[in-house]
Amino acid sequence: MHLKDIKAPSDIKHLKPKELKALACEIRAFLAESIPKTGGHLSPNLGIVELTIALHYVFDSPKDGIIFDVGHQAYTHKILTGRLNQFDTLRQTDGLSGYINYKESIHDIWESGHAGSSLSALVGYIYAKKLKGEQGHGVAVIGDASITNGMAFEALNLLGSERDKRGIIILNDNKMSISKSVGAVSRTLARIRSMALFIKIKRFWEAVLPKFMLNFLSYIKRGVRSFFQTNNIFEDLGYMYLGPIDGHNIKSMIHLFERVKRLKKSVVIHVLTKKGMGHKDAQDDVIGNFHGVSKKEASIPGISWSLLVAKIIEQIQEKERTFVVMPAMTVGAQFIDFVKKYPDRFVDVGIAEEHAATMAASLAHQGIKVFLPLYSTFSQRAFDQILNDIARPNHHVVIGIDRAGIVGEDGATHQGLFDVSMFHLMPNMKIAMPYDDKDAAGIFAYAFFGQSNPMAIRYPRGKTCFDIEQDALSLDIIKPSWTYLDKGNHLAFISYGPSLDLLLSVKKSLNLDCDVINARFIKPMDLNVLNEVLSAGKKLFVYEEGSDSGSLYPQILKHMAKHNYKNDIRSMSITDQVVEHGHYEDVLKKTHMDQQAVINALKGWV
Ligand SMILES: Cc1ncc(C[n+]2csc(CCOP(=O)(O)OP(=O)(O)O)c2C)c(N)n1
Repeated sequence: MHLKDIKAPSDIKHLKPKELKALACEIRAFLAESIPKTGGHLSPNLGIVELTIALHYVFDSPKDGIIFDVGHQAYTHKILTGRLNQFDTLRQTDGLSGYINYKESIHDIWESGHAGSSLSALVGYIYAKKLKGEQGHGVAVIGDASITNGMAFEALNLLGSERDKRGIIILNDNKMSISKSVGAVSRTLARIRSMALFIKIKRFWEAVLPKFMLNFLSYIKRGVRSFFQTNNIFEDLGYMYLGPIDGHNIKSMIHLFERVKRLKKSVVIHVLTKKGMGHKDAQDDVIGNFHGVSKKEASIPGISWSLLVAKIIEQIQEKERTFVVMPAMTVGAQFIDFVKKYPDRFVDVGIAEEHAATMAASLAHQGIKVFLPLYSTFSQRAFDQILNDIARPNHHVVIGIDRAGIVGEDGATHQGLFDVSMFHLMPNMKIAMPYDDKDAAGIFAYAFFGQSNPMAIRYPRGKTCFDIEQDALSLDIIKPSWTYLDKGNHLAFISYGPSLDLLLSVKKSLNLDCDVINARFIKPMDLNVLNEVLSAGKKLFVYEEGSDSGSLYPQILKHMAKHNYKNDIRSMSITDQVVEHGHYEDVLKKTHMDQQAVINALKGWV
């Protein structure tokens, strides 16, 4: 059978074990060749090929629902559900999403992009099946790092106590998050994995004993098992625990899944896989460099904003000891060097943004200077903790908001469009976004040494023109102030971050007589500069790459209303819409935020 002939999971159901094995080889070779061309999640997908085949072989999707946690590892699922011929468009504008996507397939039954939600989705799914009186199994595939998430445990807590509902949880244990999995749950899984002898004995009995004996033994299994090993966390929570099982052996997975279909009790099947399987470099990668790979493009000079911020935090750390609380993004946030240099000044708390925020608040309450780096999209998880534990009591936590703005290829679940709205409503919270590296160093210096409020500093996904070999960073404090990048008479462009380059370019192309104002402090605003512009009677054009709820534009409007300024004002933002994946420039265009859209908006007005 050729890959291209697979239009639906039913197409693989007649295959023999040997053919399924060959299919896995073919899929793996295809993924290894295809993903580097488009960019995408390489290692997680190479690791889960056989597991996905076995699931689709045994379960009957979409009658049986297969839910993938995060959804970054679902490429084989996409292939088996007829999307192979779209892989050259993966993560490209209007192309295949890098995650599960409702619009793409009836087999995509849970969209997330954020880790830890699959088990709640599973519980909702099986409740709904029951309410609707529908037949079908519910299966959730969750990684060993994602299952440590608080949300996952909230769902485990409920499902484990449900006597009349049955969920099938596949724990895809590859010992890795993006880098190494961390924490006590991870250690527990390692201990379970190490019970190899017990598992071999168990497998032997499973192979030789008739079913009624196995059923009988399952009653006394707990006692038998405790003779061999200490408690199993899942069994203690009320689940039947099966495994660990080799996640690259399709035949034994099929055998086990078939049996699980007949069980009445919720079950956790512990499947051991190798992240990056079949790809030498990805397999040996313990850092996480192959978790996601970028497509090869002409190299843009400079360094990523994440690396710039990591370097600034290093310098801040050298000046005065700080502590970094990192929720699972050490690689993406470019903190590998920092950890090597200051291992006792850093903790990776795993995929646990809520915990990270409250822990940071508590550290700050004890007088420790804390840096809490969060991707904009994942900071949403910790809304309550940031509001109630950090902002309300006014704790001095500096929050780095990475990937702020349009993120491009990761798409709708990862856009950084809501953090300004979210932070703006929080009492005591300050918000800033640097235009360049000098702004960044000065604003961070202010956040750590020039004030003691909670402060969110945003920075985008792209690169900044900073030469890490040549340029030096100066920690001279920048107080909350705006600056003029360019001056004029009739109009003021106001924005923050790298969007200012777009406005500078519009000014140049239209030869406008206008100010370009770097509103690097979003909250509080620089009222000196704002009043200066307003009292000069200038028109104002506010451009924000994000939602305008509670952002700079409504703040300016409020200020104008309060002080009776009647200036003509317009704005552009990405408000009240879902922004899909695509190349950054294409997404700007689609959201009517590109240079041409600004020019059109100004026509007849200036
Ligand atoms: C709430 C949240 N925080 C962080 C991330 C970023 N992230 C994506 S995948 C991943 C690691 C997932 O590891 P695991 O669950 O073990 O699955 P694997 O990739 O190893 O298959 C992380 C941290 C995310 N998607 N959601």
